[in-house]
Amino acid sequence: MHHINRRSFLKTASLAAAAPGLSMVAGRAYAAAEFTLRYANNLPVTHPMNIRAREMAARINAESKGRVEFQVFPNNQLGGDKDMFSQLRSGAIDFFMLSPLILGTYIPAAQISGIGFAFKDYNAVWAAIDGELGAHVRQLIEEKPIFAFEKIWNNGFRQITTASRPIAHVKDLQGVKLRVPTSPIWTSMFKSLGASPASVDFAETYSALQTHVVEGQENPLAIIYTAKLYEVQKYCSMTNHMWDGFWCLGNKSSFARLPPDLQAIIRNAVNDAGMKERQDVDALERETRGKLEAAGMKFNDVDQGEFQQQLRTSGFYADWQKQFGPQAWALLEKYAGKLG
Ligand code: X2X
Repeated sequence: MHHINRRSFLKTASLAAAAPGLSMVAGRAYAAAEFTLRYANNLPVTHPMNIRAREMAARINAESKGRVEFQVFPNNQLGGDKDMFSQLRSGAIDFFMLSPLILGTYIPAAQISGIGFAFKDYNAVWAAIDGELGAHVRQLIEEKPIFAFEKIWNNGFRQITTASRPIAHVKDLQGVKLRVPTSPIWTSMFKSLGASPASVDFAETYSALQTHVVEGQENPLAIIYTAKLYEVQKYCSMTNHMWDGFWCLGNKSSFARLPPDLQAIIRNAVNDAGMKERQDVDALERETRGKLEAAGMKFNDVDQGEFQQQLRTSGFYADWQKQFGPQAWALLEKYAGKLG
């Protein structure tokens, strides 16, 4: 967070003769922002996350009556996830959207919602993540210099795409070089399924696919579409192998510097935008398969049971049950049903 710096002070001061205490933006007078806040994410500007983020920023700026200037940096403008996450922790970025699974590189127990085939639909997801499972994870995050707003945003149910041949059965994944986000559970899951997972930040994913450094990747349809991954991938296998979201994380000490009224404005705007974005992504997932087919992608459905069975027999569930511990696992199964 940046308080009024020397340059903006001077700019304001030079306008003071015309309009004391005000600066001019596009011909309109605004009080100079007291707090400039930086919010960053890894998704394209056309993804619902960024459409809602722009709305959210405008709302915060308006409700704060110009005291806050809420800046949105989409599409890895400030670096890949690893860089942005370290900037969040240092306070160079105030807010950052991160998958609970990638957060697992820092807080291993935060990945629990990413267990394969845990949630059968969105009702189960929101019950868990707005309920005790999400509360458990947010509490773990709060032990660090960061925090998560109450309402997680939606990434979606993930599907596998490949360049040269479709994935119809588990055997088709054997040895396939598959890009996964950097996260212990992602690597573990795709090793258990027999693939050869490679951790690559989303910022480098399109080019890794384009140059055939990897054969495939997995992401929700809303991302395959808005990040134009269909340009460099041919097949899409509807595995729905896990649900993924984005915590809107904040830097605790920069948030604590804001007065309570501004904190409340931001909290409400972030949570409301997140709730709308959940629905947007759900709707986009339902209408995007046809668009991707029109763009030349070939789709196939799979028997999810076959993939889940492979996770059972490979010991994936048993291993992670041990790592998360009986209490957290019981919370997961409360919403997911018996796993493993
Ligand atoms: O990196 C990915 O694949 C993405 C965009 O889905 C996440 O941020 C987890």
